[in-house]
Amino acid sequence: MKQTPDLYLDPDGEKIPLPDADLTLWQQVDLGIAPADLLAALIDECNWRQDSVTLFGKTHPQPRLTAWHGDAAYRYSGLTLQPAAWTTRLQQIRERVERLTGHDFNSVLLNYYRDQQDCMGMHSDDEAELGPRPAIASLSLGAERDFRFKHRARRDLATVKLPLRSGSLLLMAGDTQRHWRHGIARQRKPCGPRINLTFRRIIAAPGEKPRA
Ligand SMILES: O=C(O)CCC(=O)C(=O)O
Ligand SMILES: [Mn+2]
Repeated sequence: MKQTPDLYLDPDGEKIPLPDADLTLWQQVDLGIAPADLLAALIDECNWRQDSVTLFGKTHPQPRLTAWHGDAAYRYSGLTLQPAAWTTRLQQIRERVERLTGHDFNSVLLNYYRDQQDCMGMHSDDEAELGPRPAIASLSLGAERDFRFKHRARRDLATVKLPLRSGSLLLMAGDTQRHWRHGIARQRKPCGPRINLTFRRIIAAPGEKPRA
């Protein structure tokens, strides 16, 4: 007998042991669609933009494309991202991510890394509007890339690389953003497209903070 599709393939996820952090990784989430098909649909359907950001007085195009959907505007690096509405597809993914993580989210930032040249500078998601101990759920689709963590204060801790495979979900909670920066480096090894969706909860007045 066919079983009811279950997103709890790995109900508890895997705790990633990093000091001063609270990280849970689900290697493979049941999204109700193959990750490769979801990647292709999102590449096609989203209204991708390449914003420019000003960092240390210089303006650069961001080295990736982005889209912002949800119920609240989001400000960072001098940009105000006005949200597009939830699409049916994004709403369905949000519900699955909420059920799995036990957290509620009211917005999602999508990052589209077209190839190995696209990247995201090291940063913490610690903008005021996310609150002091934000839970951020990060869903990866497409090419596997290393997610890098660097402790903000402890120089004795080396950079940690966590490969994020297609269809995986990483929950960053607790004090993770307070103590760690994270990012995706440009890499030499050629790779195909990757989309990462970070589900967030905007709760407070907007703050502002630079991000490469
Ligand atoms: O692409 C990723 O895995 C990270 C995205 C991220 O850190 C962010 O959107 O703040
Ligand atoms: Mn981030």
